[in-house]
Amino acid sequence: MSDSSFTPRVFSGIQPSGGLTLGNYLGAIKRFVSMQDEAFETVYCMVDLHAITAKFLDPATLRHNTRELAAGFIASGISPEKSILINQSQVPEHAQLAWIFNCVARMGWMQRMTQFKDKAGKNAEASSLGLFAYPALMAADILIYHATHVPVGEDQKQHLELTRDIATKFNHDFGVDFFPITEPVIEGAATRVMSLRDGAKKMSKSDPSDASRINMTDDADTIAKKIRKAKTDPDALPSEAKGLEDRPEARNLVNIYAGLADLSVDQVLAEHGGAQFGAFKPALADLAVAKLSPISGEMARLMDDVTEIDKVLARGAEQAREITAPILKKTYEIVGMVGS
Ligand code: AQP
Repeated sequence: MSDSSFTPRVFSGIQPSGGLTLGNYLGAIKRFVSMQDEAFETVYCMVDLHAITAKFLDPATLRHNTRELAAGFIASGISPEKSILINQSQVPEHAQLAWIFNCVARMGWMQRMTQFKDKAGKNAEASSLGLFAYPALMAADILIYHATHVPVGEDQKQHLELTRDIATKFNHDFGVDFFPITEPVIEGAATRVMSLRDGAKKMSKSDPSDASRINMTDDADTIAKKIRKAKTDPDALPSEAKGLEDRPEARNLVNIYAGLADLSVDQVLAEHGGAQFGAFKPALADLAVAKLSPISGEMARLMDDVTEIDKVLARGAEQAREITAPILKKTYEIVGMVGS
């Protein structure tokens, strides 16, 4: 935290650009849940405005994904009584602050963002302006709450650094100490879960290959089958983490096991070192099914009647705006907008 005058507050979000993956769960949601019980106010968001930056989804699909993501949050243990749960577009101050931040961020900063380069690929010219500006909207998502801490997976580290740069520049240019310098919280054995088909690629909800990921809605058979077919090498597991260094696929499966079991990699290897994948994969599949089935069951129950989810999000938006409206008003005042 940059200043003790800021309320310890956590903000984080996930895009409803597809179904939730095990990567989202281990890299982000598990930490969202535990932070609710620490000394923080917590705000968790379905970032639907971000989900249209790569491409517009079919409107019914976007609505479904957004509600299913909210169901995933709740089923994983995020309590609407302890946390504010919102859908980004229902809290307009996110997009309003993003415009100010578009005018703070420099083109050179944005051009260095590796996620844009990865997502735009060779076709940067045809990408949307929204995809390029994505990190400035993300900075606004965080700073419109004066959030002090952001739990994220490893892949978001650079965007968090940009958020800090935007806050620093705004504070400096206007001679204020208005925005906190937010701390990323990147913790756990599985902060970067890799594709089951390619140990060099992040597990991603928009990967064209469904076999590359475990979806939080996959049933037990599908989970077991995907793990059985996961790419590995022919060697047995080592007995120490060092032995995984040049074995990305093996390391990924061990990290997933550690993340699901709340163990360190060394603890997993103390138990499974020397095992062949023929034995380790079924143990991992059993663990994954035991941990994920109750969540997918509860998600299905919540999705049966979405009125409850919609109520949670409407209430969350009201609670959120009590925080965001005064912060936007003050920002406009600092910048010099008449009427604020
Ligand atoms: N593979 C991963 N390992 C660890 N953490 C991950 N996260 C995502 N994938 C992994 C974390 O989940 C949070 C939400 O991410 P997001 O959905 O907003 O965006 P993303 O990182 O771009 O996730 P995807 O699944 O790859 O989405 P698409 O395919 O739409 O781009 C973040 O905290 C992220 O670190």
